[in-house]
Parts: sequence; C-alpha cells; structure tokens
Amino acid sequence: MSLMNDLSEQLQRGKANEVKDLVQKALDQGEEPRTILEEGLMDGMGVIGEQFKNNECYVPEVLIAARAMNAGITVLRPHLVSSGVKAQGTVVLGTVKGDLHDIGKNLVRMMMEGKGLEVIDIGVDVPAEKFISTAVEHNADIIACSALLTTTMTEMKNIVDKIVEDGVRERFKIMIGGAPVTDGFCETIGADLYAPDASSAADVAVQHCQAKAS
Ligand code: B1M
Repeated sequence: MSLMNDLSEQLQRGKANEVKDLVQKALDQGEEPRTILEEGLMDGMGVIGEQFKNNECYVPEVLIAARAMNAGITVLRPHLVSSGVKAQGTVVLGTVKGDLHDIGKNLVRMMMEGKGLEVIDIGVDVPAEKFISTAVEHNADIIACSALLTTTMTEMKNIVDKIVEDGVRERFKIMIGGAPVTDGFCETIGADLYAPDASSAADVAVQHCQAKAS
C-alpha cells in the first residue's frame, strides 16, 4: 500500500498518532506538503464524508476522523505555509451561523497567517452581527466567511445584507468559501471575493490587501 493510501486509511480509522507519524514519514521522504494534504488527509476525509452521507458511519466516527485530520495538519502546518514576503492586512474569519464545521476554516487561517496577514478567528456558528462588529472594532480589510452546509450558505447573503443595512458596505470586502459555495453564488449574493480552497483564499486576500495599500 502506498504511503498516501495508508495515511488516508489511518485517518478514516481516526488513528491520530498514526496519522501524525505517517505525515512526518511522508515529509521525511520528500513528499510535497500539498500532496500529503490532498491525497492523504483530504482523501481520507472525503471517504468518511461519503460513508456519513450513506449512513455507513455516524457523528462520533466523523469527529474522531476530524481529530486525526487536525493532528496531521498540526505536523504539516510549518511546511504548508509559505515564507515569502509578508503582506499587510487584517482578516476577520469565521464559520457562519448554524454551521459548526471548522477544519476548512482553520486551513484558511493557517494559509493566510503564512502569508503574513493578521487573522482574527471568531470561530464557528457566528452571527452576521459578530462578523461586522469585529471587523469594525479591528478596522479589518476583509470579512471572510466559511460554510459547509447548503442550509447555512444562505447565511452569507444575510451578512451581505446586514453590512449594507449598517452603512459600512464600502469599508470591507466580503470573501466567501466552503464546499457548497461557488463563484456564481458569490456574484448572486453580492459578495466580493470567492476562493475554492485555502491556498487560493490566502492569495486572493493578499492581492486585495496589496491593491488597497498601493
Ligand atoms: Co458534516 N456535513 N455535518 N460534520 N461533514 C458535510 C459537510 C456533508 C457534505 C457530509 C455528507 O453528507 N456527505 C454534509 C453536508 C450536506 C449538505 O449540506 N449538502 C454534512 C452534514 C449533513 C452534517 C450534519 C447536518 C449532520 C447531522 O448532524 N445530521 C451536521 C451539521 C452540524 C452543523 O454544522 N450545524 C454535521 C456535523 C459534522 C461534524 C461535527 C461531525 C464534523 C465537523 C467537525 C469539524 O469541522 N470540527 C463533520 C464533518 C467532518 C464533515 C465532512 C465529513 C468533512 C468536512 C471537512 O472538514 N472537510 C463533510 C463531508 C465532506 O466534506 N466530504 C461533512 C475537509 C476540509 C479541509 O474541507 O471544509 O471543504 P472543507 O474546506 C476546504 C474548502 O471548502 C475551502 O478550503 C478548504 C480546503 O482548502 N474553504 C474555504 C473552506 N472554507 C473556506 C473559506 C474561504 C475560502 C475557501 O474563504 C473565506
């Protein structure tokens, strides 16, 4: 069995220590961090997601797999973040109201911090008011919202509407992302920036902050 398959399987079994060791082993063998993330960790989580959908596994198994994923990400973290020129900018990041998924959001934070952005992570199940009050308080450049459920992505529209209602629409760019979110949805709800994955979320945020500064 290849190392990436092994990693995926150990993640599916929720074996956090084994996952950590295999991530380290893959790094020692010169495997690209992005390959380890996508072909090992995310592959395993994808299998769990399918089983979950088909009622072949339940919330406890998913949580244990999520814990193993986080353990693997901890080892990968210093290798995933780039050490390029530091960008200036502040991002308020959270998972929208009604949604408790945070693994993708945490990856987005990691990538953004790796690019030198200041990230204020306000957690999960965050109401529109909290995104906006935190952005005002910290004079942020970007409000970044993650959603994993088709039922909670509509909350992103509430955030856009609330920011208009509060009269601060021009102060912040609104970035959205998460598995069910698309560029088209971004346009439909009147948000500004969309990114399909954590790495491009960091790139898009940096581009915006650099353009604003120049
Ligand atoms: Co949930 N869950 N879950 N879950 N869960 C999904 C999302 C689901 C697709 C599973 C399935 O049915 N196949 C399904 C959603 C279906 C739908 O809406 N169409 C689902 C469901 C239904 C539910 C519950 C309703 C189940 C229930 O209770 N009956 C429930 C909801 C709870 C709630 O939120 N209110 C629930 C609960 C849970 C757990 C708590 C058990 C656990 C979350 C643990 C945690 O996050 N701490 C969990 C998990 C782990 C999943 C799956 C298996 C994995 C999600 C994940 O972490 N993926 C997921 C199935 C799947 O995705 N295959 C599933 C890995 C992560 C790296 O990817 O988050 O997509 P992702 O992030 C990506 C991109 O999307 C992007 O970057 C990341 C990678 O680079 N991205 C951004 C994310 N945010 C971004 C923001 C950006 C830009 C990019 O800019 C701001």
